[in-house]
Amino acid sequence: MSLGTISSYPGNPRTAKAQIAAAYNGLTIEQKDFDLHKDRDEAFYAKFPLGKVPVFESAEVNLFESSAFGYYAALQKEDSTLLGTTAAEKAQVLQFVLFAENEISAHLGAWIYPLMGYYPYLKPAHDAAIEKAKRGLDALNKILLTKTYLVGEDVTYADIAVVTALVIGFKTVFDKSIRSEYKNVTRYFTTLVAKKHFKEFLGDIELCETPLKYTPPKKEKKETKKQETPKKEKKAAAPAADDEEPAKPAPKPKSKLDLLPPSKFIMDEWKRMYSNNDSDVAMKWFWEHHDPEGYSLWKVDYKYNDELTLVFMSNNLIGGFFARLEMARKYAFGSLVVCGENNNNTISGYFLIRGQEVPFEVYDAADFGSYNFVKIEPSQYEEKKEEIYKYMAWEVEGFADGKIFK
Ligand SMILES: N[C@@H](CCC(=O)N[C@@H](CS)C(=O)NCC(=O)O)C(=O)O
Repeated sequence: MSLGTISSYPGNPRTAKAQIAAAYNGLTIEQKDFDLHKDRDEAFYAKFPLGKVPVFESAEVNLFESSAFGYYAALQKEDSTLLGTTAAEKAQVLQFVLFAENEISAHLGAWIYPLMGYYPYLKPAHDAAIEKAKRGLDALNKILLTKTYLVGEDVTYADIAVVTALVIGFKTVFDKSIRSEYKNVTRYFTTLVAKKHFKEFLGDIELCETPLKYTPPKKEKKETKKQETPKKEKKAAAPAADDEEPAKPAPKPKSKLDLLPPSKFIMDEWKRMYSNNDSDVAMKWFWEHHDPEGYSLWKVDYKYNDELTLVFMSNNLIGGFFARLEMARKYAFGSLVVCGENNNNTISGYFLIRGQEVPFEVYDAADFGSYNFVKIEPSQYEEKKEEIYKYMAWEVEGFADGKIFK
């Protein structure tokens, strides 16, 4: 019998949590492929305001948080021991579900996603994530010294939660040396993933041979050198390059924008031009090289100006937005400024974006919804040129502070 439907991108181990639990209880769950880039429409947000996947839907209930619908699946059979039999065991199961989320998944994500290019790489934060993940692994290794399963003498939902949380680690960064550091965890993991229901939903797991490593993009290194003497304060803050020894390049997320016809306007060149020249020289270059087919210009206005208070806080808000636009760095350039004074200010500016639409790399940023992006059509360029210049040069009336996305 089918319990309901889970929507997610294929191969998400969080989805497997409920599927494995359901299988142990003799049930199935449908799986619907969900594309985070395309399928998060209004109807989806109406049901799942967090906007993350996987999500579960059934006639009885809609649930987000994979541990919750895994739990729902585990609850479906009266005599099932998946959730423990005594109060003590049930509490231990909950303990390991929370441990899997907070001590394993969260830290493995902060360790691995920057290596995959999904999050920005910041060395101190990355080192801290590895340390925190290892603290969890160390505890687990000790717990598993004398145990085959985490709670009682058979598989429980605790094992399902912990094993599915470990999958990404064993696939991408737990190489031989880490596996030998955490022998009990490795034995436990390989034993569990070989079991029928785990294998059915997790597939054959190939243990990591060569761990993902961070390699600073070459261009970034060069740019950092060139920008050692920025012209103005506003033009500082290129993404930090790291001196770690380069290894295998981290896989980069693919973007539809890479498939657009080539443009004569080279974004990197423009960014260097902007950083190293006065505004009149830079803007002259901009209009000479601008390619309205390959790029679009957008007026950007913060939607909630009446809620802004101190100027520095408004400027921090811009900084927060830009930090979440990391994926768009290759495809966009923008100037957002705060105009006005404390308790009476606005945020506005201009963005130049690859292609003719606001792409996923921009609209996926958490704060995107707080800004209006209005496209400037080529027929409006003449009329808007002066205003665009002022935003780029930070000569807008009432200018108080600003940030450049580059
Ligand atoms: N704790 C949540 C985490 C869900 C989660 O982080 N999902 C990611 C994909 S694995 C997502 O949807 N990210 C899109 C976003 O952050 O907007 C769960 O287990 O369901």
